[in-house]
Amino acid sequence: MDPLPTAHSGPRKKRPRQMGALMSSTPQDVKFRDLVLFILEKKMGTSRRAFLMELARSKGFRVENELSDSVTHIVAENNSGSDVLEWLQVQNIKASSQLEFLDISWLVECMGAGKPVQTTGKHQLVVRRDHPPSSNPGLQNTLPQTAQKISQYACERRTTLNNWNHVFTDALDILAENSEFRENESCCLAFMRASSVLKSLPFTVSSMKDTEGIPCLGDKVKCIIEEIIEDGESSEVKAVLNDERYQSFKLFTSVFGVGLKTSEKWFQMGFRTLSKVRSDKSLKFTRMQKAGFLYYEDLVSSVTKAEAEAVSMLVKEAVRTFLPSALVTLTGGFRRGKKIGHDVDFLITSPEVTEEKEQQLLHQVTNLWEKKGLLLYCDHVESTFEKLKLPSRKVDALDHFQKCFLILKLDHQRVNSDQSSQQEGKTWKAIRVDLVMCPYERRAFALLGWTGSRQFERDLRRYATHERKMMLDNHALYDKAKRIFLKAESEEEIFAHLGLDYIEPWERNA
Ligand code: DCT
Ligand code: MG
Repeated sequence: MDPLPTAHSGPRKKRPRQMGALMSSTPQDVKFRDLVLFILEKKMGTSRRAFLMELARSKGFRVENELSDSVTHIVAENNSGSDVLEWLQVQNIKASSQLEFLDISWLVECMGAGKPVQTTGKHQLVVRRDHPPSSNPGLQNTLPQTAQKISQYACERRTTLNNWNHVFTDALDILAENSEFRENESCCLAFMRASSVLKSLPFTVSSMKDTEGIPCLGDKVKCIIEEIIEDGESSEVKAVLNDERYQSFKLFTSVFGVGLKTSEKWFQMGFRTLSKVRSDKSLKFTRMQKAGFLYYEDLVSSVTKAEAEAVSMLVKEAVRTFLPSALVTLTGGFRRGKKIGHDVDFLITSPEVTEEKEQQLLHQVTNLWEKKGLLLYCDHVESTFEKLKLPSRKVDALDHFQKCFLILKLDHQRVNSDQSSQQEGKTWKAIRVDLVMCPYERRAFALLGWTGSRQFERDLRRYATHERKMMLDNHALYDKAKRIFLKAESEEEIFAHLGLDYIEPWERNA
């Protein structure tokens, strides 16, 4: 990204008076390091801005005096998203595609909570379709206002974390989840595809006219969008949120090791709370579920980026003890730039390793952690990988690589971050970690598959099958017409084989 020119936050003559209040936070004051705020003075006024900046800093937020590359959230009052964009354009500032534009109500909620609260649609400032962020380099390729057609495939769209349509996608994600709980696959897929395409738009849908020409929006989805535009909410979503089955499934599946089948069983048996499930003597729990209950509080609280980085150090240290040439790559949501996740995913490979050594590595690593008392749960899955097997036809098929699903004990001391997620008296947090080991020549396919998002992967495979007569999965790419496997050393080569423009990991948040 281009370096930002210095932005002036207000009239110069007012500056000296405000200097005391506008001093930047010193690093030790900052509790929440993943967020860097900038509060817009326009329509807010100098003194209110200074007051809010000081208040936020006193609560441990990092607030910048001036807009810089490091800013992640712009907070404004009485401005629309388009107003903020216009302001940025007048200042000749290029907004990064991950910059969030938020209403003051978000900051007020954060101040009340004493920590960052999740940003949702109601906090988000609206950018009009006739005013897309043209100065935004990360979004230019998705601009729809000209002849450029929006693809029905997520792998032909760039989807950053900067979602201008939270208010709709939050609703559609809830409806998709409810359909999944009711095992209504086609409905679930329709809601997921609609949500995914809206996440890729560089503007906020503010009238039904804006939905013209956008694929994957069926009549039902359009009705929901229309209702949200008109009433600010969807009655169907409201009903789902109040639905007993939805609430119970949501609760039960939040336990590690509990899927749809178990949730259905517990629901049919009349259970509605976790405490009742836990204390019931007649129920048998799997080892995974027992761990899920034991570490429930830690596992439901999201993993932060700082924690993921600490786990990354831990994994690299352990893996290299046994295999110095090993390559360890952080995959999953964190590779896509997400600031939180439900687990931390790693891909491990090495250019020089015997099959025997490769098979042993994950076991050696978990044995080491066990000895150190860091292993809270461990489930090894051995490899069933076969070199000549054709890629799977199913878009959601599991891969055949050797892997282990873990819960690690992460010492707070190892985390270079705030105190926010730490409980009084407890010195560690239980973290879900997935390790995947793959043969060196398959690393590009494994990396592409394990980076996600799930919707992006589904659409890549669908695209390969329907548009290219090829088969793609986490192990290989097969050309059906030529009857050959296509080799790849990097993700870029896989996109090239498929005839697709390269999409960066942070643009795969479909
Ligand atoms: N994946 C896969 N095969 C599996 C499980 C996952 O190919 N059996 C892929 C899809 C996404 C990626 O790996 C990571 O999976 P998750 O951790 O479930 O998703 P995430 O995007 O990392 O989300 P979160 O932030 O919640 O962890
Ligand atoms: Mg993950």
